[in-house]
Amino acid sequence: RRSNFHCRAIASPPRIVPAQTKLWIDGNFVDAVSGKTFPVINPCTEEIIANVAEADEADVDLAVKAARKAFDTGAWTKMGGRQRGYHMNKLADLLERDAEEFAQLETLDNGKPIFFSRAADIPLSVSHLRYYAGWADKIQGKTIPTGSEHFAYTLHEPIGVCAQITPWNFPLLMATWKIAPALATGNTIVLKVAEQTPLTALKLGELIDEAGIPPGVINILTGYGQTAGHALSHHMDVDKISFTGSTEVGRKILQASAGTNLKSVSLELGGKSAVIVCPDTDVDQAVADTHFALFFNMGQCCVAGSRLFVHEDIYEEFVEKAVAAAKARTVGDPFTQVDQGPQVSQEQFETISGYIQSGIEQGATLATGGRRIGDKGYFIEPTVFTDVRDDMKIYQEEIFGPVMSIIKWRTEEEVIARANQSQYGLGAGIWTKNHNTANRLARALKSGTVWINCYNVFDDALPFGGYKMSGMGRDKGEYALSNYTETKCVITPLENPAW
Ligand code: TXE
Repeated sequence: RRSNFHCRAIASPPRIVPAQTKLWIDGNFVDAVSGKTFPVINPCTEEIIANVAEADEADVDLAVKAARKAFDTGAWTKMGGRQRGYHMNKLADLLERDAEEFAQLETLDNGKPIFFSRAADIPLSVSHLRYYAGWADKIQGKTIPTGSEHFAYTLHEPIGVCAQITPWNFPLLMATWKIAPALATGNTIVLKVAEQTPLTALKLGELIDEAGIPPGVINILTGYGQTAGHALSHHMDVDKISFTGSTEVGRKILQASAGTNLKSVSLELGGKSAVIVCPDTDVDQAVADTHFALFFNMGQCCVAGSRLFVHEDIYEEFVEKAVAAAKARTVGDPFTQVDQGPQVSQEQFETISGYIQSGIEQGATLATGGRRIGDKGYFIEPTVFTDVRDDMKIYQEEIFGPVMSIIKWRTEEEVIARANQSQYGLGAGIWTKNHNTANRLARALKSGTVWINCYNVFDDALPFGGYKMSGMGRDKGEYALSNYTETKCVITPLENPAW
């Protein structure tokens, strides 16, 4: 069947050619030890953009050694927080200087509309580096009164070599969410980026030297999860691992830590965020906001508002307007002015298509969309299911695509119970004009973030992470600093008679 959605000018020539395809280890761009490379695919055309060095165990080991050396010599740690902050700000300035190139590379690699790369991914990465540059000279412990004649204080020290594994939905932004707090606190880093979208991280490697960050402080690897990621998570000389990705792999990271050196672990995993629209809300506003909550970034957000609970009193009106909003989305070449580009990869495209099929088979009403657009590129029609029930796969599992599921609710007690009946607890949204309702729901929802009458508001200073199987630890804000520091307690007598 042909799609009714208009797909604009696919296969426009890429505007930018990636300059960097090698691994960044110890201050140099190098080939993989094995000499192997892997292809990076343009999700819009399905053509190869570049062949990129494929790191495996040997490269991981070199990168960890470089990070260990940089940590042990104190090249970064002993530089002092103010100086570290200076170099981080410099890195942010350079990223800002090259922002347009980074934005084009991100869109080419990931398929997100260029508007979002320019307005969100790149400037938010710049701002994140600056935010943590500000923290670098403010990492301080406490003096703690004791019950005896002792003086005691704490030091917040860097953990050491930090492994960081990132996903493909916001490639550069997720990398900076990891790098920035680790740098501010004086750690050294081995970053393994997602194999689907390695290009902007490699380009960041070009700026590290220019920013005056010493060799070995940041090492950047491209390669597959089962090889490079596996080696990194099992490495005995990695002190800490931070991961953003699927819950399935998050579990493997935790097991790897448990089976090796008990490296400290922080995880930001999947979600199935409940958004609750109350009957007293402004329906037009709620339709617009919940549309953004689900369809932003082609639905490839861990907080995508993928369980949309709408009160029965406004259900019919809401559904009609939500379907119209989905139908009005423009889909096509992300270098043109569209709302939606392709999904990131063939694999994701197939997974999402499978979920759409299961929704149909399990009896949800397909109100719009559901099909592929065109025959080149991983384009999926903006899709809305209504009459979704709690026992359906599309209700329970993370789809990570442009598929909205609308569910009817009646009483507050019931919707709270249903919203919390999930293995996940990452994001949640509430739309109501009533303060009391908003406050009651916000406290009742088991979720790391609750947005009230807004969604996808991310600020560098605000903590982000999940309850339950959505993860452990928090990215962003002051909270993330504790992921990257050890607390040392120092105790000494106030008066020592021997002296
Ligand atoms: O994720 P993976 P995938 C969810 C989303 C999506 C699903 C699968 O539901 O449909 O995960 O996506 C590395 N040891 N999220 O397969 O595999 C991998 O190389 C160590 C939610 O792409 O978790 C990449 O760098 N590392 C999410 C990173 O893990 C391993 C964002 C993420 O890939 C590894 C992305 C291993 N054994 C997907 N296997 C979010 N929370 O935002 C893979 N990796």
